[in-house]
Amino acid sequence: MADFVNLNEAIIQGSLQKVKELTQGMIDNKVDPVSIINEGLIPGMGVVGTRFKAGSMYVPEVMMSARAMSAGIELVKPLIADSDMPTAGTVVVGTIQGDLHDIGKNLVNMMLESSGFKVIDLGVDIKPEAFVKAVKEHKAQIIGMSALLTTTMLNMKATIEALKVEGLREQVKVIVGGAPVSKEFAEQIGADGYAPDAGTAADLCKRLLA
Ligand code: B12
Repeated sequence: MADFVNLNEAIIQGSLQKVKELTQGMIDNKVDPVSIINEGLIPGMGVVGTRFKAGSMYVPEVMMSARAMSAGIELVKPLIADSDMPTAGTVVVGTIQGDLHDIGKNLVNMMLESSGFKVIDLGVDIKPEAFVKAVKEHKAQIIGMSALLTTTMLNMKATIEALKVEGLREQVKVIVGGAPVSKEFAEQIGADGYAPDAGTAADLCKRLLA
């Protein structure tokens, strides 16, 4: 029986070295690679998300856990055929046009990836047309937009309008977040959802695609 509990714990502790050792040990012992991800890596990150939401874990710790988890995934990935790689859906994520803040967005990406989503990270200062292009190219089910500046947050609305013009609005869910964004603002601009933090963002995506 593989020691998934220890691997979960190593993720929670953010111990990159330990995650690598335990993951490699399981690979050497021929443990099913998909189980290593689903039972060893993802549940540990799930605990991290819950603790982050509750305020008992902080940004640097979450980043360490996410990095440890990515290292584990990298070891397992070559053993899994692309079609078997568990994916909960594709999410295109970016910081809106005029805004260069990306710490929160990157945390959201990490939590989404940890929850099994394929994340297409467009980066910062992303124009509405670039979001639209990425949705088409990657057949994304969700767009996540991040904004930290009150002066440019209306560019989120511009992206939603651009999706409508291209006839894509019905095919893709739009979620928004960032310090100045609220649930009310999300409703005003016609988004499908808002989340105040990265853990909740992952839950929201799961709910929207359920
Ligand atoms: C770090 C920082 C910077 C760094 C950014 C580095 C980087 N790589 O991101 C630097 C120094 C570059 C910077 C620059 C500027 N900044 Co600045 N910055 C900050 C600061 C201190 C922290 C932001 C942060 O990273 N928070 C931590 C993360 C984890 O939190 P978060 O982003 O809110 O993300 C969480 C949630 O919101 C949510 N979330 C985030 N995105 C998304 C997306 C989705 C889809 C979902 C569902 C959820 C979600 O999940 C995240 C994790 O839980 C804030 C102050 C503050 N306390 O917020 C000012 C702040 C945002 N900055 C501000 C300003 C004014 C600027 C500048 C204009 C300063 C200047 N005069 O040059 C420039 C703007 C440059 C530009 N065009 O973007 C103002 C904005 C004021 C306003 N009301 O608009 C703030 C509020 C500071 C202040 N009090 O004045 N900044």
